[in-house]
Amino acid sequence: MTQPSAQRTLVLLKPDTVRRGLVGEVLSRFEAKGLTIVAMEHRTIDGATADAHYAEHVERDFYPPLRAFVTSGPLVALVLEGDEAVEVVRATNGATDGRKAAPGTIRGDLSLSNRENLVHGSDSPESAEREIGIWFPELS
Ligand code: 3AN
Repeated sequence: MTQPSAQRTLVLLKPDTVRRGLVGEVLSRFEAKGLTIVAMEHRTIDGATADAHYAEHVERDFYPPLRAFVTSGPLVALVLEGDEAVEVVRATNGATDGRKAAPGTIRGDLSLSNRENLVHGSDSPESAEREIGIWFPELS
């Protein structure tokens, strides 16, 4: 049963996760942690959706290649729910740069890149609400 304290967060298994055949591996880590999948969709996004999702980064130098990457093929978007889900997912993902992420985290174990770092997790409850509105408006 859903706990009253349960929190929701938006997670993306980015195109590198799908291309590398790691969807099952990554999903299993979230499931094993105890998080619940409340929505999940395999989808290829256009540039406008990428811009909406990464609104805070669109002016950054690293954004054009990031935009090309996230629109380069199918990804899996999901909403995970659980106690302190935002923080738990970010800890499970590991540091942004896969080369520096701690072993035991998804990025630390499976990524050697700052851009192709497999996963996205909302960085705050406010971001989660905004991002869930973009990806799964029916849940908002
Ligand atoms: P996180 O995904 O760990 O929250 P953010 O929000 O700082 O990281 O960055 C969003 C995404 O932008 C990252 N997941 C990564 O793909 C990309 N990114 C961030 N910083 C860089 C960078 N310096 N060079 C290339 N890509 C970057």
